[in-house]
Formats: sequence, C-alpha cells, structure tokens
Amino acid sequence: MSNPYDEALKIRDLAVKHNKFFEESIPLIASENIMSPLAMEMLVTDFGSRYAEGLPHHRYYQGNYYVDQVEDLTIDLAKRLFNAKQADPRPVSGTNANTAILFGLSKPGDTITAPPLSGGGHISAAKFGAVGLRGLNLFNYPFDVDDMNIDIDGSIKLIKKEKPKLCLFGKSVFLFPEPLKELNEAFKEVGTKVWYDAAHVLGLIAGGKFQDPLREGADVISGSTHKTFPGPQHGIILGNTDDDTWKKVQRGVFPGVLSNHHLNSMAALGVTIAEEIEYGAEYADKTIRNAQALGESLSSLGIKVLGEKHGFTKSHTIVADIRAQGGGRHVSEYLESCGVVLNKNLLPWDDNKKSQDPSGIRIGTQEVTRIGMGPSEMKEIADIISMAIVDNREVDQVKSRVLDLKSRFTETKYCFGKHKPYSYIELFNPGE
Ligand code: DSN
Repeated sequence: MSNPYDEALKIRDLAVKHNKFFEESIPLIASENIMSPLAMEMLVTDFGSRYAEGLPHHRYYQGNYYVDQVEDLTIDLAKRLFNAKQADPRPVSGTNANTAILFGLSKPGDTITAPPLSGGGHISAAKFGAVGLRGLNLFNYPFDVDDMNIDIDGSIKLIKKEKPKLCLFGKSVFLFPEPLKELNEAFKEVGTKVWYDAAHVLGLIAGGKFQDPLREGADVISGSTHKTFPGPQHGIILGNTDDDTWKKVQRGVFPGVLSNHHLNSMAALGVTIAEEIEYGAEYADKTIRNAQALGESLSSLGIKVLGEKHGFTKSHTIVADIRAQGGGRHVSEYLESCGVVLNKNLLPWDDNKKSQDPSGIRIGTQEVTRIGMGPSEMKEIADIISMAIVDNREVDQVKSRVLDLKSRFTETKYCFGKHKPYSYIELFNPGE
C-alpha cells in the first residue's frame, strides 16, 4: 500500500505542475479566468470552514457576526454595480443559480422557452439538464446561423403560441446580445417572466459594454462569477422584479437548492465586485476589442470564423468552423500540446452525436486581456494558431512562440494590488 502522506504530496505536486502549465500556456477557454490577489486571499480564510444558512441576520447558526456583514456588503456592491433592485450572492455556481430560479419560478408541467443547445444554449436549459429534470415542457427559439443569434420573428411567434411561464435567454456560445427589446411586446402579451442567464457575459454587462438586460425587460439575471466576471467559482442572481417574485427566487436558493453558500467564495465575490466597480468598464471594453481583433486576424489567415456578417463578435467569444483543419477534436488537442488551451465546440449544424468531435472551436479573450494583452498580441495568437493548424508545424516550434509570448505578460491587471498569475501559494509546513 502506498504511503498516504506521499499520495497527499503527489496531489500537491500535480497542483504545482498545473499552475506551471497555465503559466506557460495561452489560456483561451471562454468560461475561465484568473482571480485577483485579494479575492484569492479570501478563499483561504476561515470563512471556508463555516456554515451560514438563510439570510443575513436571520441565520440558523451562531458565529455569523462577520459573515452577515460580508454578505450585506456584497449585496450592496452588487446592486450598485449592476444597478439592480435585488441581489442574491448565495448560489455557489451558475448552474446552481439557474436551478434556484427554476425551483422558485416554475413547477413541473410548466412551459419554458430557451435557446437551443445547437445555437450555444447551456446544458442546464436542456431536456437532459435542469430544465428537463424539473419536468418542464421545453421549446427552443429558432436559430439564425448567419446572424449567430435567435431568430426574432420566429421567437415572437413561438412565445405567443406556447405562452411560456418562463422565457430564458443567454448561452454558452454568446457572440451577440439577445434581442430582448424586440421581444418585449410578446413577453407582455403572454405575461411571462423573463430570465437572462448572463454566466458568460456578466463581466461585460458589469462594465456596461454588452447589453443591459435588467433595463431591457429581464426580471432576473443569473450568472456564474468566474468567466468574463473575473471572480471566484461562484454564482449570483440579480433582480429588477416585484417583491413576491424575488421572494420565490430566494426560496429557490435556500432552502431550495442549497444549504450553506460557501462563505469564502462569497467574500471573494464581494471583493471582485468592488474591483469591477473600479476597473470593469475598461476591462470589458478591452476584452471585446481583443475578441474582435482575434476574429479578424484568424479570418485573414484563412480560418472560417463565424458571425462575419456582424464583425465576428460583440462579446469575449469567437467560434470557428475548423473542419478543413481536421475538426474540433484534433485541433483542440493539437493546440493543447503546443500550449494553446481552448475547447472544441458544437456548431449549429452539428447534431449531439458530434459532441466528441464537433465542427468547431470556441475561443475567449477575457483571460489573456486580464494579463494585459492587446490587439497586437491577438495578431500574434492568430499567427501561432495558424502556424499549428494551417501550416502543421511541429509542436516544439509552436511551443517556443507560445512561451515567448506568455513570458512577456506576468501580472494580473484590473484589480487592487499586484500579483503574478499562476504562481503557487505555499502554506504547508512539513514540520519535523
Ligand atoms: N461549462 C461552461 C462553459 O464552458 O461554457 C458553462 O457552464
């Protein structure tokens, strides 16, 4: 039998290697980011060992004197940043926030409309995901591949015909704003609640650079807080709705889908919201400009980037049809071996059988922007990708360009304090 101490140190060693791998890679996964030093510090506090159930000042546990103050502050900061009437920072992830809304605002047998998976919809809005498990009747909005967005006229017809209890918007391949304003009359006619899943674009909304769902007709926004919003792995719900609806949402959160809400990551979220109030607008603006620059550069190198009709993207994400270069699986795996980290992705014409080898790849610019890269580095990244998958150059040749580029960007930006990203923080003392 192996020695448990050695096994524990093996895990630690893997974590150190993981950090080093990301230090030396170009991180382009559209759903990830790095935290600020102050937010990371919150994760290793004693908050991470405690329980707090319910709402601040009405708990079921003692010992929450400081937790309540953190939660009050986080709620106030969130309302300020998003100009929201209500905020709940307790969901522990984006999917947890989505499930809370489903529990609060729907019951089995109700009807919901949502973007299709093939058009970038999230798994929690799928028949096999939370929506299906809640027992809802799901209808997908029709999708326009040229616009890379839901079809407005078809969606109006669908909403008026099916009269859903909930209309859900937001996706995991989220290139362009959702047409909420255009659908407003249909929402009103059928009296539906409008729910916007902002997981991918929360930081862009915080910075005022994408769309403003709470002013465009959404009753509630859910989101994860670690994609374009550069905080901890956590979730949030924001509202601009009546008290009764909000009460139902909050009951969906607790006791609906969670007991404790991971107090250390809530504190990290509060810190990140404060940082976003200070830096969010500039960060969001640069992230989107970088995505557009990367789309332009890849396209000029012969890679088929979708959404060309509208300038490739208005968010942090671009998607490319990569069938001519060997398909999503081959391309993402080869790039990973070269130190470029992105993911394969279904494109609108792929059926679900293709999920392990889809036509596309998805790329996000929020993390490379966070470490200070700009449009000229996007051109460099496009060259590196093309070198690997169009010119089929050897791994070592590509890798040396990746290392050269990455070694020039060694600081986390748009946050309080200074930090070298991906560095391993040592707390453990092996003793005698
Ligand atoms: N898995 C995330 C993404 O990559 O989009 C969403 O949950």
